[in-house]
Amino acid sequence: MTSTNQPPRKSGSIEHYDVVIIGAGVSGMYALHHFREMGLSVRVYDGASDIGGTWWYNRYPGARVDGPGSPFYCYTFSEKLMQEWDWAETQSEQSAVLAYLEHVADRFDLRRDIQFETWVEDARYDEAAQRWTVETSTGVSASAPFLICAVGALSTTNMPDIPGINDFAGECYHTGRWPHEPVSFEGKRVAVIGTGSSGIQSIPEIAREAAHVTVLQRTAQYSVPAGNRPITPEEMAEAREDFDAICAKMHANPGGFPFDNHTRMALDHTPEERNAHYEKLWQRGGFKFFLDGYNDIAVSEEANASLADFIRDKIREIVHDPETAEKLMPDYFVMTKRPILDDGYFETFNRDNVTLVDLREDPIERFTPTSVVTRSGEHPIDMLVLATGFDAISGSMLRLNPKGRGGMSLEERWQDRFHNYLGLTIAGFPNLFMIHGPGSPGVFYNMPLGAERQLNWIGDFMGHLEKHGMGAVEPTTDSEEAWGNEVSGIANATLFPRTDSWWTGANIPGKPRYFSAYLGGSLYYQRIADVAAKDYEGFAFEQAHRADDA
Ligand code: NA7
Repeated sequence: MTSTNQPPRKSGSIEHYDVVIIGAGVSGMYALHHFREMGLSVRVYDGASDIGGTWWYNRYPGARVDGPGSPFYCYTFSEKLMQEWDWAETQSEQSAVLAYLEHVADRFDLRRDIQFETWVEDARYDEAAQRWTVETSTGVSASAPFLICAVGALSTTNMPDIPGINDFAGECYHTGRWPHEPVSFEGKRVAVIGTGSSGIQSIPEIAREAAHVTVLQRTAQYSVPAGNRPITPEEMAEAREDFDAICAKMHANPGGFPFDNHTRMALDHTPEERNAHYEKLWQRGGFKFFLDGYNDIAVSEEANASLADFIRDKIREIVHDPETAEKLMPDYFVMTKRPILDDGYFETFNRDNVTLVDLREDPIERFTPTSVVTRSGEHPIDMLVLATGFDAISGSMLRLNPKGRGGMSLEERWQDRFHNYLGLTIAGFPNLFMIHGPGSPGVFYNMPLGAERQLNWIGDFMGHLEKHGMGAVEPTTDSEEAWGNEVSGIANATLFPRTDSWWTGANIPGKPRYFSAYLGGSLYYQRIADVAAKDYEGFAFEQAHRADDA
């Protein structure tokens, strides 16, 4: 392998590295740092003009961390970094997360190895050279034995295909591609399609400023108060006090946060006890509403109904107009779509400048240059906000569509299912590694920590390959099949696969429909460690054809 801090070697117009990384978001940034620390030469490409990935793009009004949140939605690879960064709020705003990532990029001098505003348009494996070659939108080509796809689980936007939408002449923004210039809603009639996290975070903000907001809802959602509040200096001090103990607790927790595990089951409690518990959690708010609830919510229909009823009652209490409240009643198993945190979402429907359209009864028929037309009539609008989400988890890998052995495209390989082993590797695509891809815990785990843990494992694997003179590695199709069965087995023991969601691919027409994330939480990291301990069981190895300085 070549050594770091050297100018890239070129042959023809191709630059040569040890590792090419696609994506400069949370995962790609750590990948760069980690492989550089290993002494490898690394190049990162990203289509955006700066670091941050999802946090660079999703700057819509109200965008915040809506998971368990700060101060533990962060990297853990550097104790100093954890010690020196102050988080202001429990649910950090997008700008605060981006400021943190910018600090990381500065502190570890990441940008010097990242080429921005550069899309990787083609990635192809050369079997003879045992290297990947990438072609980019700027004309630069690069080759490396290892390709790391840190392309994001939530980055390929889902643009709805609705008749006339391209004829709409007003302003139109997707929440996942929000402009960097300020967007004014003042005096405007705004329609928002989508009531997932992005819609539910942005609608109250838009309604405060706009003349009128029409919310176009396909699925009514469970959402609970975000309970955002300042982080006290004492809490920050506590989080820093014993770095090793905090990290150990994060590693042991199923979701990667330093929280205590509990064994409460809803069905062991009376309805009164359950409601008292839910009420306490509701008053506190935050993602812990779900984590500190009961462990059988996601597996027992009866337990699930107890929580669903509690939230539905809350919606009826908050929303004054009973007809609107009924349209807002969710009817799926709670928690089987991404749980949502809000700041005054249901209250927003008490404003007289907000109208709710239930698309199940009153579907969109078309757009005109100045309006959206639903079955019941025309809604004149000046602006359209598409909070319609993403082709999640597998979408960005398919958009990249790498070509593996024999020129086979990932699109062909993944026609019926997102075949993979350990959520990291794909048969026929040697030396390619996915971060947060299908088959991994991905969005079900603290994502910065998950990226670190996957990338540390990959780094060790690369060291193993070099030590043993191996030039290429890929999983066997048998190990892919066994892994797929394991992932599905865990999911099928829960209620998750029974609901249409972006977790099951149901939001994208034509996408294979099954629950593709590994739901075993931190058990996953034990599984991949066990595979490593057994000399990378399940992989097929190929001797290096020749020295790496090809
Ligand atoms: P989501 O959670 O996928 O939400 C998208 C929303 O858009 C959801 O309500 C969809 O309804 C709706 N949608 C999508 N396509 C259409 C069409 N064609 N017509 C009407 N409504 C549509 O994306 P978010 O950006 O909110 O959140 C993604 C993640 O980002 C989130 O979980 C956080 O982790 C951060 P549906 O429910 O599919 O019926």
